Amino acid sequence: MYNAIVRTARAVILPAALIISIALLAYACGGGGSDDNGDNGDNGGNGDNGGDGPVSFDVSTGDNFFEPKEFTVKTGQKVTFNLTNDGAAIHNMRVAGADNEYNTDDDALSDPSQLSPGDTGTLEWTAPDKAGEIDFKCEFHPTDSTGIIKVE
Ligand SMILES: [Cu+2]
Repeated sequence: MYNAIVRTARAVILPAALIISIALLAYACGGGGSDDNGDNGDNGGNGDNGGDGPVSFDVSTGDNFFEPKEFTVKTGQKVTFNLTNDGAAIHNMRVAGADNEYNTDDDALSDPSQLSPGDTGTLEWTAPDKAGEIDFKCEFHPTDSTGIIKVE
């Protein structure tokens, strides 16, 4: 009688063990999928490298403000500002450059230097190798339409 119970138990346990083995095998395959996810993590690392590569920002020039009006970039980073004049007045963008003084040789000016309402333009600029804060402004509204680029 007891032996019969043991035999029955074995009859149940063996297939159960087989099912568990198959489940583990399937899990191992799932683990392979996780390895793929790990590769994606490496791509994330490339994304970090991209952080030091060129960066671009979409900037709206309104009446009379920049949106956004604050940017953070890395030292030595190439920066492109894609400008759209969403206002009713003429606007542009001038970056003070490494010396943070306007109308000096290291300034960067938008192309074109005057954006009519609805116009788009670009301003290409390379951040200095030294961290700091650099001003920018619209030359037509230099009091209201200003902003800051933080170089880190
Ligand atoms: Cu303006």
